[in-house]
Amino acid sequence: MTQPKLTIRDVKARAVLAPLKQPLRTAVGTIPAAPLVLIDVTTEEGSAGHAYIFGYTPLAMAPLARLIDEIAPELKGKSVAPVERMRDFDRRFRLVGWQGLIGMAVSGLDMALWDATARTLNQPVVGLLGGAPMRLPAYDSYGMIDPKADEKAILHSVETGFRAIKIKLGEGDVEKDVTTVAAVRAIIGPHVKLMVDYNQSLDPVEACRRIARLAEFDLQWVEEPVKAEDFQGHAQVRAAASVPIQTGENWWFPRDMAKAIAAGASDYAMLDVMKIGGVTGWLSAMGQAEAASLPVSSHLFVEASAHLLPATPTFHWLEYLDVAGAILADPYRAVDGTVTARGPGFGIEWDEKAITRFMSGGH
Ligand code: SMN
Ligand code: MG
Repeated sequence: MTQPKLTIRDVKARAVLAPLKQPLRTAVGTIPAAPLVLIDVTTEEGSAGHAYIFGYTPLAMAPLARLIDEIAPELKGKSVAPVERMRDFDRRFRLVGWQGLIGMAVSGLDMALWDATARTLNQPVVGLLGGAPMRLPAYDSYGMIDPKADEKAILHSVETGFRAIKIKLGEGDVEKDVTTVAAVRAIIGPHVKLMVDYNQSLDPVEACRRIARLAEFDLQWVEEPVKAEDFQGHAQVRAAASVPIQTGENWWFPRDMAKAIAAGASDYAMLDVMKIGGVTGWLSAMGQAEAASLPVSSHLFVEASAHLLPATPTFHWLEYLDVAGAILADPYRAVDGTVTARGPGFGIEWDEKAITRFMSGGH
């Protein structure tokens, strides 16, 4: 399959605050709606590429859209070739560094360029990567839950086929964590897997203490127990824990992953396609994961992750947490606890009426 000759004509960014089914509560803050920036690339040959990035806070939306607007003129007339453009981005942002908003914008552009390439060939992105759409095991990802108020929803997840559930912990003391996990384990039974996510809210000593108290509940993993950039702290917790440690959603580009692996920070790798460097960054990261025998799960970005995981040698779990469904014409759905990629491209089409409704700040 040869790379089609494609030339970038224009790049557009739109900030959209998309409703979520329910606010996403974490130990370190709540996300009431999804602060998205939609990216549309058009080419001289008449094709187009679409992607979105997740800003985490509405404060980031306008700056991200503006960043993409500022980068766009430098892309016009260049070839769509994502790997070449990533090489340019590496040099262009070498001095400023690409941790943060610049990296998020770069990754979003990378995703849109891969989408344009795949669409031109009428292929799913996974096909360009040498893989094929497959029914990927997905876990239903919750925020902080109230076992009583959320019992019905959790049971519905299991009844509709999810074989794994993730909840967030860390908002209260260890007793609250133990009570919550015991209640959820009772709801889902012994055969559905249970993951917990502390969202960086503990210090290493407290994390070791809490994980020891949760050991009886047969957890699949404990995620980001300490600050994401504290690789030594993660390694310290991992050495003491009887439960696998998961981290990686906040690894900035493949080089950050290499540092985490060198520190022995994690038993698993959770790649976030926006922070790891788009599709191009993911390809580099998945090679590192294979070499280090790290099972790879995805973070957010259900659609792109459904294309990347089948091409990932050590693929593990897909996180099913739909942040963009409200502005997609046909959101990805989990079927019997699995998610399958579709094309062309990432298989996403905007719902323009919904976007108009939720557009933010006229951007
Ligand atoms: C998470 C954090 C912030 C926004 C969305 C999701 C969480 C996860 O860490 O792993 O789902
Ligand atoms: Mg997480």
